[in-house]
Amino acid sequence: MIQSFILTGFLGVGKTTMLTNTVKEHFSDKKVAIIVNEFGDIGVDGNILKNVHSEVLEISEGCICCQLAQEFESGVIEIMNKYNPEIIFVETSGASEPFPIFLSLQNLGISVEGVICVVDAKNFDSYKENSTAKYQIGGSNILVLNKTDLVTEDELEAVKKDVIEIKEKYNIKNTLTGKKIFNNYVINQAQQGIVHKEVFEGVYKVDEIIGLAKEYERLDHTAQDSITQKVVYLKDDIAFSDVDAVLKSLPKSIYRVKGVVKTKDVPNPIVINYAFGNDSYEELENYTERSIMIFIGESIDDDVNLLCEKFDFLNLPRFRMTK
Ligand SMILES: Nc1nc2c(ncn2[C@@H]2O[C@H](COP(=O)(O)OP(=O)(O)OP(=O)(O)O)[C@@H](O)[C@H]2O)c(=O)[nH]1
Ligand SMILES: [Mg+2]
Repeated sequence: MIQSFILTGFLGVGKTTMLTNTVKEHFSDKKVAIIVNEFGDIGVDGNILKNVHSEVLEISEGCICCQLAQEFESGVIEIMNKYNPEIIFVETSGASEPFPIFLSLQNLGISVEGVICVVDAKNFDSYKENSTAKYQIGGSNILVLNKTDLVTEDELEAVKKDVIEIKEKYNIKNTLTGKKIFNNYVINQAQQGIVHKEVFEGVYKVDEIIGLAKEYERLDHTAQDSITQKVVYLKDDIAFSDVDAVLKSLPKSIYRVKGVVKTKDVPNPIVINYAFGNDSYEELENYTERSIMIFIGESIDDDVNLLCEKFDFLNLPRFRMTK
């Protein structure tokens, strides 16, 4: 039977980083396939992951836990037929909930070994009130407190306490039996998503679930959430400092930015990764598309328009009017 893990966790917490830095190392003897669903229309994570893993399937432009459930299931079947993997990792978008994906995998006869929720220890206070973030914790059985390099021990303890409280309150239950779906859960710590192999082993395997979990009758949470994204194209040949200037001018509403940008100072295109005030950059070979930045946050339309007015190298996509 094929095994699988689901990686969930809010926007920018370090899911792709975990897949890049840890998974290959621990499963080098297995045929690993990765399915990644991104909140943005353009797959930045897919590009990063393809540098490390050979079999990566991107499902973009929507959320696999609601609008794209069908696409997700066909994607899994496609990857099984083509590649015959022994183990599948699914990175859900930071704005989706893990439980419907769990059910889809189970319906396809795939054993779910664990649902890993990555938590951003540094920025947890900024997003912990978001309802999707709470259901991500409630719907997981392996919790990993990441970005521990950015917090003190006391801060980490405070996050752990909050996470346990949310887990207890939002722990998902079976609608038929009323029992908790995950009897056990563990909390681990990580830096750059690096965890021991034991995190992927042990008692986590979840028995087949019959009946829906409570609260999960409500599908298509994206219709209720105010998290939105906006794609912007950049003029060619900007300076690296221009990118930096944009990231330094972001209003609070925009807490996540991803993109791939060509600059005149660096030979290869650069992957931009910004989450809650922290940024990182990485060169990416083999990217031939236009330079893009994806802004993600709460009700950000006006703020992105203002940024485009301020920086003339940022261009909103132009739509052709059709009658
Ligand atoms: N300092 C620090 N930065 C980290 C750590 N883990 C990840 N990051 C950074 O956090 C940013 C987001 O990481 P990703 O792995 O792309 O996060 P994600 O959860 O996949 O993001 P989405 O798919 O957009 O939801 C990147 O800039 C990473 O380099 C960590 O442990 N410490
Ligand atoms: Mg990611």
